[in-house]
Amino acid sequence: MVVLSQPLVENFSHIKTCKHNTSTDHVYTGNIIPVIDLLDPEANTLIIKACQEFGFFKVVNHGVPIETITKLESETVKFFNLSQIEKDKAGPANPFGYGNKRIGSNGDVDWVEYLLFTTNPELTHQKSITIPGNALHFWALVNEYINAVRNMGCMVLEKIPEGLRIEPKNVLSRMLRDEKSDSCFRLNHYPPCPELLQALSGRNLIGFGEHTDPQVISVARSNNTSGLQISLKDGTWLSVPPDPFSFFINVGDSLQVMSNGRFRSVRHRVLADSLKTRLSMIYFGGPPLSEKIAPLSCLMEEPGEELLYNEFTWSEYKKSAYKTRLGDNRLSLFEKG
Ligand code: GA4
Repeated sequence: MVVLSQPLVENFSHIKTCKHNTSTDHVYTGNIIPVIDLLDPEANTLIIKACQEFGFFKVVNHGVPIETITKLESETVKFFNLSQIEKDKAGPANPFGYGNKRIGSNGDVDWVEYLLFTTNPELTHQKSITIPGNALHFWALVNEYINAVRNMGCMVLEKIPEGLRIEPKNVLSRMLRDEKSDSCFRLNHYPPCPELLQALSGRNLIGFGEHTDPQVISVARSNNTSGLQISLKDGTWLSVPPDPFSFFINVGDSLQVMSNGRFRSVRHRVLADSLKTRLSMIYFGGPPLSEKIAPLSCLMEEPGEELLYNEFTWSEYKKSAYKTRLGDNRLSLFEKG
């Protein structure tokens, strides 16, 4: 007989949980999530449709070399397999560096450990992140990966004006390509969560709590472990089947504002798996700090439509975002009254 000690349960009491799938949640059964083949001549209109319907889609034939992905993945696995003492040398995440369970600084605690980096050359904190082992090799692989994924993300963003037949083609991608682009990169490691604990609470442990991403787009890749869920327009959760050979794109808050709400910044979350480790790598493509974020008439459904948001700079948005909890609606502050 297994005797459960009270402290075991208490140790996890601060981690969020959610109900097991209910009849109102969609368990993936078919081709619900749009799959965009970047070599398809129709990709531009399909991307626009996916940004409107889901704010989320999968990209195949993306051109990112598999070696670029697997090399970084194996270095990342090595890092997360280090002892806690070694990993802590790269932390705490403030906001960049190694973080364990705490996300942001306002009380969010989930079943994840991570490395978070900025790609913004103006922020120097990162130089102080100590990666144990061959740090130069690690940074080289991170840079190679970010460059490849940023290029692919820009190709995706350039298909939007192409499909809308507007100029310039780089109206969105220029923000990510800008040398001052305030983008970031996250490596998430979700250890298997004790089956016992799930059984005890009868609920799923949350790996990464529900939220929307602040930036323009996010480009995510994960290993073959499930867990990612997106929220549909009706509020139900849809489980996304993993695909380690493809990328998943999220529309972020900034693109929702620039399209005056036409494109959806998708709410998403990750559930912990009781048996398998999940590893994900996410590039968050953001604007330069001084960039003005406002609805652009060329991206709206109806050119003269009522503006839903006041103009703000990316720096203003970030300042307020860091005061919020993960699940908060960060755009409500900028909505027109
Ligand atoms: C959510 C998306 C990205 O992971 C992130 C997160 C950031 C962090 O982990 O430092 C934030 C979160 C994210 C939004 C609100 C604030 C900031 C944690 C948090 C509670 C890197 C980002 O850009 O915004």
